[in-house]
Amino acid sequence: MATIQPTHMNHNNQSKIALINDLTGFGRCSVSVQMPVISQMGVQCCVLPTAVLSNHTQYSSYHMLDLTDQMRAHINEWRKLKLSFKGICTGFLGSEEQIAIVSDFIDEFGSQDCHILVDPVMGDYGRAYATYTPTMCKRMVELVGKASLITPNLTEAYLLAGKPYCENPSQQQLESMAQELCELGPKRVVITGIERGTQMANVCMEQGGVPHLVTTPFVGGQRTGAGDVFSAVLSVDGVKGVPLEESVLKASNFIGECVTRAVEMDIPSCDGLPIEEKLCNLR
Ligand code: PXL
Repeated sequence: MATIQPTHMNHNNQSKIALINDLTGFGRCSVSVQMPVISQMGVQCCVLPTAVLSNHTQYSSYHMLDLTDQMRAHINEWRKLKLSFKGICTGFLGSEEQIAIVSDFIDEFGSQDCHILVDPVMGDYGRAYATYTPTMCKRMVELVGKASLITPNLTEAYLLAGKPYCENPSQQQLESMAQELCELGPKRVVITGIERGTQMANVCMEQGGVPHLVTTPFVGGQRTGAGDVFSAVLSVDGVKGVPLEESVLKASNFIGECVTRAVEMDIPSCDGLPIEEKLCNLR
């Protein structure tokens, strides 16, 4: 068969999102949940994997193959194919080098009309992940400056702002935090998954606007991969130009539906969200 001549074809007639995250075989997080969400919502998903894991790191044992030294070669092939992306969505980055690769990728592929979502996966429950060094924190602060939208959880919001963690911030504190994060450069900020009694709150802020709290009923506990599902929905909606608060409400309600189903099915929280049961409702 004749060799395909990539330079003679246009591969950009359909909207594409470049998804930069790990591929975890079991535990429903990162690419394993984001790719089906992005596809279901009607956008082509192109994966740049950062690592391959047997299962995620919350289990007591896992196998991981780091792909840092493969990423630039992978990107080079995309360059040869002249791919362009309507969206870039980034997740867990395991080293300074991976942050640098993603930063260069955004500089090259993040055109004016490209929606760049940076999920600054850095920590949880008030603490930075063990792998997260202070220098990585600094590099992440620089990376979020290049984003159209960032989706930190409360822990990550405090890490980015360089402030000590507070478990129960007031609405006023949350709103000024969102404002501070906007000043780091991203056009929009959503501080995600804040438990407030019977409600789950997200603080939304757009540059030049005022912060808004978007709340949905809080069903069940926190689940692995919920943040990844959330960022995938917001990434597609960002590409489509859906208003931020509508998109946050959609993502939160979808996660709520999946959590309810997980409880019905008695699925351990570390096994993530049974998105397969509810994906057909997502658009
Ligand atoms: O969604 C969070 C996540 C993503 N990727 C890996 C993880 C986790 C959470 O533990 O271990 C490999």
